[in-house]
Amino acid sequence: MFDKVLIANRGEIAVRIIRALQELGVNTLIAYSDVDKDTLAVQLADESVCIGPGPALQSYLSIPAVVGAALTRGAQAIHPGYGFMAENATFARAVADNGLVFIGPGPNAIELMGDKNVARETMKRIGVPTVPGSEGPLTSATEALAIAEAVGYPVVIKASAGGGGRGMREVESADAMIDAYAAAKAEALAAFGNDEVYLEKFVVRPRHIEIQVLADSCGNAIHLGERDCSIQRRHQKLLEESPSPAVSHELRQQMGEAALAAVRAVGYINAGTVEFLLSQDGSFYFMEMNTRIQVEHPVTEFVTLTDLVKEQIRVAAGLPISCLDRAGQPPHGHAIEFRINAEDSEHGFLPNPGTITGLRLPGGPGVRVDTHIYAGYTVPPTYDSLIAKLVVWGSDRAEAIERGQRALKEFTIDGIKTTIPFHRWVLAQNDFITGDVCTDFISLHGLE
Ligand code: MV4
Repeated sequence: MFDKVLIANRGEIAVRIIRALQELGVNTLIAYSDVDKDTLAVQLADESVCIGPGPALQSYLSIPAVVGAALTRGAQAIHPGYGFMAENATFARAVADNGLVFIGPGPNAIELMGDKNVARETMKRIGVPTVPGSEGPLTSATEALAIAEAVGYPVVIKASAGGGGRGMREVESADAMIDAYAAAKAEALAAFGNDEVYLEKFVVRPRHIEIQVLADSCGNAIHLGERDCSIQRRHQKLLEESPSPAVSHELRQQMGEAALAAVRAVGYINAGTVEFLLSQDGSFYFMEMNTRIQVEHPVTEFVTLTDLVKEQIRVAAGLPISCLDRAGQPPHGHAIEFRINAEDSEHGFLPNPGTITGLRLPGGPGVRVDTHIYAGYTVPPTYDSLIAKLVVWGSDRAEAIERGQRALKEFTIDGIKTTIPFHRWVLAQNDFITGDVCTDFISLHGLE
């Protein structure tokens, strides 16, 4: 096991990683920006090192600042968390080139999955279902028209360098294709410096189902079931649950096998997530693979009785997965995560940074809160607005919902607007209670 690990992140995930390292008996070194000097992660870590000013490009996104801090302070490994440089192959390579361990997959797997068209073609080649569409990148609007005609409208044009919903354009009919093709390419070039695009049939009102995978360097690879992340707004997830009300034991096995085929195809090691669209007719299609620990990992931890962050650290240290016995087991009860953002959910989910003047955290049976906030903490405007994750567990979905309702009633954050009222509203909706959700839940309820 490592002696010291640098945490190249902030907020709740930095705290989560520190906790995992402390349980493993590893010394923690938190890298922080000027803006974050008074944060909980700095208080909880054994050591801290300032890596630059607030703007992320000069601190959390600076390869020399982060790698330099690990080297000068004698850390052997770097945990990137999520966001920032977690899926940056150049960073992963720089870490390795400096004799350090990147707690994540190898740079080649990151790169392969980072190009969404290459990832899709790789999955097609190994027999994982993908949405019908183009063979590789589109070369002209004429080609786009021909493929759309063959698969049927509506279709979607996606940027190869996009992902997570960035660089997507829906096309309803042939009339709109010429303009949409040009606009998609121009947008992709402006956003990613790469104008390569591909085309898929548009799956109407799907669910977002993702499979958690875990692989070690000893040849073991397992899946830990699914998360249903269908409740999103503008590609930002708001609430996630496991198991999905739409996934049977049989479908879970099929999607799990497809996810493991992806893992084997790219020689993936570490925790990862394979995203699928689940259509209303029950067919599923590969979308993307996320090569990081995800925000919503705690719901899987609850229903699989695992600690995914400790598993990540163990496998990065060359040790085997310690929860191999979880493979193929049905989920243990039901878990739901509510993302608490410093946003005004009554006014377009606009960011609402500021000072937290009062705080009452929920507790009791089946309640977990992952957060870095405390009474008196000032949420800066500089970074992502996620300030807490409320995760509840119940023996079944009905009990998880009841616990969620109870915990959201207990939870108060004074001084700033948060998404707590939004989640209370979700738990009162009949279609959520019956499990009848899709990626259009928010817009169908007029909240977009
Ligand atoms: C799609 C789709 C419908 N058909 N692809 C958005 C995020 C990225 N991972 C893929 N996304 C979508 N791809 C086809 N062929 C609909 C979406 C989509 C979506 C997917 C998951 C969760 C929320 C979403 C919201 C809007 C669109």
